Amino acid sequence: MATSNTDTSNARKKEVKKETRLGLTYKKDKDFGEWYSEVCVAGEMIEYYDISGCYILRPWTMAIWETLQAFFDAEIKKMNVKNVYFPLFVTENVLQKEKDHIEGFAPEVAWVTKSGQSEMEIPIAIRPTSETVMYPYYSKWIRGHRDLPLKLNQWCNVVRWEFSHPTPFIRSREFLWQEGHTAFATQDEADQEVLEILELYRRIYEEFLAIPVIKGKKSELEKFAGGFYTTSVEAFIPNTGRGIQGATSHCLGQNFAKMFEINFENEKGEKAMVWQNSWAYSTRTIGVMVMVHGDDKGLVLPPKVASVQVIVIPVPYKDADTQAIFDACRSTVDTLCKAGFRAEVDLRDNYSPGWKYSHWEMKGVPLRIEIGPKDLANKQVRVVCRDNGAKMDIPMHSLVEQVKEILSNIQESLFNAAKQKREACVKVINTWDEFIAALNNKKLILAPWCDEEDVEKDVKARTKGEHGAAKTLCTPFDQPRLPEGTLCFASGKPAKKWTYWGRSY
Ligand code: 87F
Repeated sequence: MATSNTDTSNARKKEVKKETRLGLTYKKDKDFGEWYSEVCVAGEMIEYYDISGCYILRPWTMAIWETLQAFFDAEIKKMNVKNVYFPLFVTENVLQKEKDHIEGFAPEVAWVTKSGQSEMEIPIAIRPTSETVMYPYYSKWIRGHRDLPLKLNQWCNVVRWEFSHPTPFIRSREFLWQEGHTAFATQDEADQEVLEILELYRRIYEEFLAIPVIKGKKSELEKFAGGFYTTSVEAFIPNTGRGIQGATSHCLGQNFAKMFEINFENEKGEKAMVWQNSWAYSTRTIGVMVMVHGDDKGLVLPPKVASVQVIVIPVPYKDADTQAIFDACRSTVDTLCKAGFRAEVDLRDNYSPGWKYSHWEMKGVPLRIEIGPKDLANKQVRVVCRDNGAKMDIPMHSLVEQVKEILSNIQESLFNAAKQKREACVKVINTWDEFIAALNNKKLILAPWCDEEDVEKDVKARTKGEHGAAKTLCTPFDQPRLPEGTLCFASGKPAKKWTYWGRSY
């Protein structure tokens, strides 16, 4: 088949582009789904694997995960939570103990049925979550009130064999998380811990990932079925108009204590059941960060979690003293690292400065420092901010102070920009027609609701379509005033509360 000259030259152009990995093919506002996958791979966070729904987490990802982990781990240790590690496998017998609520989850459980060529005598499941793995031992370890509270946490992987569309970080068949499982003598202590943990989750999103979240309570339909009540932090993705559950902190009540006979002798010498909580956040946090902050040039990493906060790039012109420029770059990095920043220099001689700019923009490094002959002569460096492209020349002698200030400004302005975008999507509604209009406009809907399960089911049924049904995201703890006589937008009955609704991940 004949190809025209322009066709061949276009194809060649594309190939070069691919080879050098410069630039994204997709635009965030136009093809969000494709943009997201592309940015995860091109930013070197994720590599696709040959099993659908499983992804390789590259160093650029793991460094972020470790930062979040270091924060959370230290905080829960202050709360006297201890780390443990329970096995990956669970027998059918034990898994079924939780059958009331496991029923709905059963299709997602992955099983090992063979070893080598022989069928296993008893197939074993891979944990989708560890209640059934852990709670038999809580029953054994808790005897008297002096054994309480028992507060354990594990950092591990879990497997849920999802059949809906897999998405890196957001919906993967294996993911990393922490799962905390605690037992108390009283409901009061359990209630208090639920909120303490939820506050840590808020801080992960808002202080580290620069993503605003809403703290609230899940509806009866959306809560963890095995529990008493569920609280969550909810984020929002403006581009798709979808809410996303960021992390959950459950009070399990005494449901599992009943099932697993987790009893203790209280101070009066009577037999009592423990009150339990469980709570988790996962690598999904990182996906939300990519979705919220990324742009058409690639990732945008908040300085607090970026594994490289400052990338230094030499800009040697033809006749310039390359060695002196390289030395200045090295010493700049040295100064920054000694001051506690995560800085690196890109001295590779097989790439141009322009190529390096694009490369580190793609990877989302918050701040770029360029050093050329003119900067050297003026004892200054050129800095460029990843988030808004702002450029400044800063004198070498005030490098540390200024970098500190700029990074902290970037952190703050990423959060403010994300919050502003989210606020622009919030729509307060009162009627069904307003609800449907807002839903079609990709809004995060705040609506007065009667809080009846059948009404939520009805809303789900009435909004079913190719984009998925609307559901409740949470009832925010921070409730606006509900004027007397306000009616539920869906049922027309008296409203009991303001609740966030929308499509969700
Ligand atoms: C999938 C398969 C089997 C979610 C599942 O949220 C069981 C489950 O129990 C399952 N997917 N869940 C709910 C998990 C509840 C709870 N577990 C501890 C948490 C926090 C950490």
